[in-house]
Amino acid sequence: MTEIFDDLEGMRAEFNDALSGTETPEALQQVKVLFLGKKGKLTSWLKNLGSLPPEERPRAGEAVNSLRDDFESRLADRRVFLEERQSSEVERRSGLDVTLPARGRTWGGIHPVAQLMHDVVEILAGLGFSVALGPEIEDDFHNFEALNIPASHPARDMQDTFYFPDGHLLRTHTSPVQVRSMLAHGAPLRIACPGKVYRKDSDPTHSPMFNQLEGLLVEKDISVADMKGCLEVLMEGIFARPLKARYRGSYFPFTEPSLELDIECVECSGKNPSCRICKGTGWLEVAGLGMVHPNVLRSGGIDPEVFNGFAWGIGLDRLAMLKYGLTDLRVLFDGNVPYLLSGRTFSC
Ligand code: 2U9
Repeated sequence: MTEIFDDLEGMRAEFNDALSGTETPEALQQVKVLFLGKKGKLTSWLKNLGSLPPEERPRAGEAVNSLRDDFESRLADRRVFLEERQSSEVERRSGLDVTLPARGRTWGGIHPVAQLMHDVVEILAGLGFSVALGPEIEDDFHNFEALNIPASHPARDMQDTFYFPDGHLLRTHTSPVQVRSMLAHGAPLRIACPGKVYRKDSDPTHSPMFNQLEGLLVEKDISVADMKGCLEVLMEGIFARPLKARYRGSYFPFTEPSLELDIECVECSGKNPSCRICKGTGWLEVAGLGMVHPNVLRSGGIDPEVFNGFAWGIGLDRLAMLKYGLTDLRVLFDGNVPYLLSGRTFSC
């Protein structure tokens, strides 16, 4: 009987040697076949059990079975060890560093125009303005008539305005919101009107839908100086630094006098003759503005003999491009998220 156990111990030593020499899953498979395969060493040994005297068979069988269990579990452990070693070797060779921190979640962000709209409203709130909103589908009176835009005015041209068959239209500016506010609340009034407007225009620098921020202040004894001060505080707030301003005479049917506001180029401050932003002029056109026309105040139910005021209009999309250094207007509208989020931090 002791011979049997000596034989089994000999086989264990042999198995240990063979197992520790394996370096690949394939070599491990060969060891498995050598000892546990159909014609393997331990399997043949099991078959020989029958030739032992009957009283020795149970103990010998037990010993063989326990050795087989031991072989199997040692083979499984070695397989795990070899596989792990192999995959870390692959990672090392491929330059994959599994200890690097995970890439993390991709967060959405606030659209540049929405961010700017928010910032502008915040700055204007500091000057006593509240936000007023209105419908995007308007009628002729609020979009044109009340704004001193006569029936013959080119702004009413079918080429500029989207009309519905019933005579309604998509507002071409947010000015009808100011008309509605004057009629609803009267003077004094300080309102900021952000929103989408529509014009039949589509090329690399014009979108048929764009965002405006208009403002209206109606009080007593308001001067052009008040208007300039307000717009300059607004621009300084938007670009977070004082900027030189210049005004050019202009014409709008709803204001008299009418002006256009240029600010110093935010890219080159007029120092680069080949600046791609200001085209070497040193100035950027950012707003139209003027003292509200008496006819417009009257249409809004306000007596122009008592009250006067100023109004302005800003194209927010172009301003967002200037602020965030974007070069193509269309990225603001086509949902290119990586481009929209590039290099900006958001706050709200
Ligand atoms: C009322 C009275 C006056 C709004 C004004 C402008 C000048 C103007 C343009 C800027 C760039 C439109 O987006 S843009 O193309 N706007 O130049 N808008 S004054 O004047 C008003 C509005 C409402 C009752």
